Amino acid sequence: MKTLFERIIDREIPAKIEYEDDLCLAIHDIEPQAPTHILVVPKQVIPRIAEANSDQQALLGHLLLTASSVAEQLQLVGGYRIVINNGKNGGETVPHLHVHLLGGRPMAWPPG
Ligand code: D5M
Repeated sequence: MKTLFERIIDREIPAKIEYEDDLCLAIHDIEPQAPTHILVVPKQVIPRIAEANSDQQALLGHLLLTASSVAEQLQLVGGYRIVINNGKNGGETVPHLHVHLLGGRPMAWPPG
């Protein structure tokens, strides 16, 4: 069965797309936790970061660099936060690895 994000990648579910290339898609989160909340999703399904392997090292780097370039594109000049939730305690709800890019307001630390 396809993951939610595979269905978005395959255009079966609509999403507001900010960026796309051969390896990933960057979409606006449907439940934004900040004025700007983007998800950078690899087209290859990796359930979560704990299940990534060394063959996927370049792809993982690409996701981070994409988040950074989308932040620049969206002019998050005051700064931003990049988050990956892993597993139940990490707050992961969609079992398809994705990088959260949050910006547009000051972020608190420690996170909730
Ligand atoms: O993050 C999963 C994120 O996915 C969460 O912030 C909501 C978001 N989400 C759920 N459904 C959609 C759709 N249809 N479009 C865009 N964003 C969506 P996690 O780290 O797994 O909790």
